[in-house]
Amino acid sequence: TDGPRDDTSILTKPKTRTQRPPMYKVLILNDDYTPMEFVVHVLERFFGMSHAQAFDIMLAVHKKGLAVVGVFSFEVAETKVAQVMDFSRRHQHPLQCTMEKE
Ligand code: TYC
Repeated sequence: TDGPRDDTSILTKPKTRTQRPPMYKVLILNDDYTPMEFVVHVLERFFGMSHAQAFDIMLAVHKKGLAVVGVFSFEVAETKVAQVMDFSRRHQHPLQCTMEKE
């Protein structure tokens, strides 16, 4: 009965914080040539946006020059950028998609 017991009442604060994986913002850039409907389609197809959501983001990019379209792990962000760049190139549109560490 009086043997050693784990003391569950003491909780020590870790000296260093738990590492969270860095996250990456994926951005779409405005240009003068890519059709608005194409950008809307890209946002629906690769970022799972509704048509209304995609239209709003496309207009924001058109007016402000760029917008964040999502935040992902490095690998997912890299894949999204490659998919958008490849799809745009195949359709001969100059649409640019980049990523940056959050
Ligand atoms: N500025 C383009 C036009 O007037 C539309 C556009 C919007 C292009 C967003 C790129 O990321 C973009 N046709």
